[in-house]
Amino acid sequence: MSIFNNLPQVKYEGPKSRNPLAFKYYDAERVIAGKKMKDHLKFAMAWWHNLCASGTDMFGSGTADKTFGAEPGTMEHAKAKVDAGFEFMQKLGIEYFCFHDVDLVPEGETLEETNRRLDDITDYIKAKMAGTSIKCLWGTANLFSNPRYMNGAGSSNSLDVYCHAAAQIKKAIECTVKLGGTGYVFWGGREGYETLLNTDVKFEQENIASLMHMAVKYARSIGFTGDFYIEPKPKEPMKHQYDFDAATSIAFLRQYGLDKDFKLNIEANHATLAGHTFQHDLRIAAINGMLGSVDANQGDYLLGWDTDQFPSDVYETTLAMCEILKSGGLTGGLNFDAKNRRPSYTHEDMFLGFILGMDSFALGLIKAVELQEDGRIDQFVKERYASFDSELGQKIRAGQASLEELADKAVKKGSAPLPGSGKQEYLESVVNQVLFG
Ligand code: XUL
Ligand code: CO
Repeated sequence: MSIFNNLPQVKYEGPKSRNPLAFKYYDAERVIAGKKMKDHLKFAMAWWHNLCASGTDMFGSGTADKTFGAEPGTMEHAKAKVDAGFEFMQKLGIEYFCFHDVDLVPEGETLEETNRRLDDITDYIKAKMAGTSIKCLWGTANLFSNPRYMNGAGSSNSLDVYCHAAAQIKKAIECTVKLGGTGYVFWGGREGYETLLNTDVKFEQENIASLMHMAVKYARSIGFTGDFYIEPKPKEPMKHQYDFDAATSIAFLRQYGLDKDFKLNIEANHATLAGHTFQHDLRIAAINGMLGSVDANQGDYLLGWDTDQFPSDVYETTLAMCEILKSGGLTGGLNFDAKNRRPSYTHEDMFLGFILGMDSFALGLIKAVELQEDGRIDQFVKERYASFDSELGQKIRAGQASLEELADKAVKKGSAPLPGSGKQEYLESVVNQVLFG
């Protein structure tokens, strides 16, 4: 039975098309910079936003109908969501999905009951996957919604809550492995604090690290060969979250010896909440060899929270794709951790949201490749540091120079000339020319 029977298979029609249900830029099979577009842009559907969220906010109930013909809270509904999700992905040509344990099934009274339901639904999903090209990108455990996690999971003050989190992680890893997922995410939704007056930060961070070590050990023991990811976010729901941004998360992973098994899942709207650009956090992850996957969305610069909008800003997607291309591409993918605005409540809007996001990243990819081929920006950056090509510069780069040597040179020179112009305005005009010329 079709759920989206009034909605078509979405095809590429090119930039001149006026068909709202067609791609203008995303042409899955087109080869660009040596790879098919669909391999540069491994798009994923987030189960939670697309199949679960109905637009509830703190001022009102949901506007979108996500029942898909079944009673919410039942296993029939869990299966209807699978049916809807697969039809949706197939109609849009999306080959990956991401999930939290509780997105898949309603939680039971006991862990045993929830786990039994997870066994059933993953059997059902696995059967659906057979014969399609749809795969699991990553899985995770929701360790933030249930009241038991009010003080966090790995950072909880309660040993019972900590163990419950361990049980959920264990099962979510098993489900991820069963579905062939290539990644496992830790988003520290409530791993942080509301006030330092009641918080032992060192104790909590050590406990989070121990939980991650146990997760890695268990996952490897059952054959998981993929990457673990931390997904940084500075705040919301907590006032302060420990995985503040890429730099903080990398320092944590290195401090606790987790950096061999973990990379980062960088989310655009989380980077901007941390006071960075999306490009910044991608760059910091990439130069540290830690750029694994991306939660593709965008925030609203006038709002101080995570609005999880579908990406539409091609300037941003272009700069993001520049970083991703430079880093050699993602081992993970581009997961649309994005939701329709509350007034965009129809099934057609679900399609239009993904078309916008996929086209925005496809155009970003096309423009990033054009910027690379244009070469002026890369050339400018290279020349900007050209003074270090000298013999002394090379000695400094190799870590073989001494402070005395540099001081001698400076004294002989008398005064340092001004460094070359940064030429920001020129570089911005090059970006505009490539984008709109
Ligand atoms: C919340 C968020 C999560 C993670 C997975 O801001 O981004 O949905 O992506 O737990
Ligand atoms: Co996310």
